[in-house]
Amino acid sequence: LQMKSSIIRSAASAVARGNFAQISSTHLSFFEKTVGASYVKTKEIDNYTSDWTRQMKGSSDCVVLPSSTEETSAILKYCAENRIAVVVQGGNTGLVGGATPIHDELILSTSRINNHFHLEPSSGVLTLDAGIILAHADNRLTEHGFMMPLDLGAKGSCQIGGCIAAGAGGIRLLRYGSLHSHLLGCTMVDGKGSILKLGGQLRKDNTSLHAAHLAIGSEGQLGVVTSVTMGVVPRPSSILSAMLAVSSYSDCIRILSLARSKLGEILSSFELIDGDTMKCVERHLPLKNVFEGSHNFYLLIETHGSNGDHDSEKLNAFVEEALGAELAADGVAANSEAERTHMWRLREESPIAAAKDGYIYKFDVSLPLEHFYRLTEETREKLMGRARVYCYGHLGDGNSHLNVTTDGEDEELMRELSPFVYNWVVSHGGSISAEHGIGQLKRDYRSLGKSAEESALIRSIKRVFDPHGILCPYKMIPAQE
Ligand code: 2HG
Ligand code: ZN
Repeated sequence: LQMKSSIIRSAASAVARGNFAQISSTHLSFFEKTVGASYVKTKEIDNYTSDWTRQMKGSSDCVVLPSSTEETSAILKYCAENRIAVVVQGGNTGLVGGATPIHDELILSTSRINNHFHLEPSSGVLTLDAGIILAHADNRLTEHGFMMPLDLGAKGSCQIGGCIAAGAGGIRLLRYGSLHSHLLGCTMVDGKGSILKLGGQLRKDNTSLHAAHLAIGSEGQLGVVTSVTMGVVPRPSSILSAMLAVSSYSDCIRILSLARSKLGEILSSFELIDGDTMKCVERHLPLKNVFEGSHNFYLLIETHGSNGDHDSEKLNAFVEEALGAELAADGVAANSEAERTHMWRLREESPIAAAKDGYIYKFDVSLPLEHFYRLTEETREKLMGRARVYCYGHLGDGNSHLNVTTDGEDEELMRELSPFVYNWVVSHGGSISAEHGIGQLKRDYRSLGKSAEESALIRSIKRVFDPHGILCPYKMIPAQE
């Protein structure tokens, strides 16, 4: 997928290059000696210098692929001594350019750190190398009756280390909680090359600060996560999905309350697709809405449980009540795995449909539920006739993916839109990044809604982990301010 985007750009002009060394042949020889010549790439590295959407384009002279914590440590120690800036990259599926270099940073890819995988079946504690792909880890857990607690559209490519560094959310967070609920420990190589073993393997350990949790959402700016220890969850034997068509946003919220009370412990996902997004999906993808006619909102609800009869009884009763109380205009439960997959494709491919719709301006915001959809409506009012506005997302988590598209590049709209959306979000008690992070896309807005004290504390933490500021410069945590 390639996005036609007005934000296709090198950010190099927006931020000055730091005082870092340029990669020389001496440096390359050291990297080759450390990881092996075939794992130091200097040519045909476009897949590393751009993000997967080709929305972000940076440059770099070299990609290094260490295969272990020790090799990573040797590389980072050398980079610290020689003041070489580094950008850390996992599966390269991020949406804010956090893993894309800007000037000429060395790209350190964790893809080869993918050997170790150990599950302790009695406790459900999994230790795995950071480069293991999320879907692969999930598949390997199946035979033991476990499941990864997080699931996201990028599961086939994203790596677990990258998920931690990005603070990934996804479609099951409503049920299983964020990565903070699961991460028990990690190995991280800091910006001096020191190997830090943080946390441990215990589900409960209140003996110190929970230092491993600093890795969550750190976007590679504190260190390179090379190994992760986390709790995994029992794989549900019954997974059911249903969709509801709804006329008003206030009814969507009432249905969320109903789902919480009627489905209780089995409610696992509560996703929203607005009417314009559904039309966009049908326009650009070979997918058909599950409902006849068009509606203003669609909700996709999933349950995870251990007793199919019990779960479907609950789900049917919930759908009937939503229809009976006229909260929903129509409702359908998936009767087969194919129908369930179809429902999820409508939601998970919404970003792809939006990307095909034109030049795209993407947002990922958290809002209190009473303001969640008002942002979409006000953005639509503001841009009337100038752009198309789509909203889909994780309604159960208050996470809206607002996407705006235009036919042609519109510099003026771009200048107006981000400040409008971000100021609106912050003034309504929201966050400018719910689950995608700051990276380079939102760096100019990174201090919005943050107190000066918190920003200063974060900068001092950064200096402890990375005193020379070599790790992912020009991104979320500024070097100096
Ligand atoms: C999703 O929930 C992802 O589908 C991507 O977080 C959202 O690209 C997007 O707008
Ligand atoms: Zn999302």
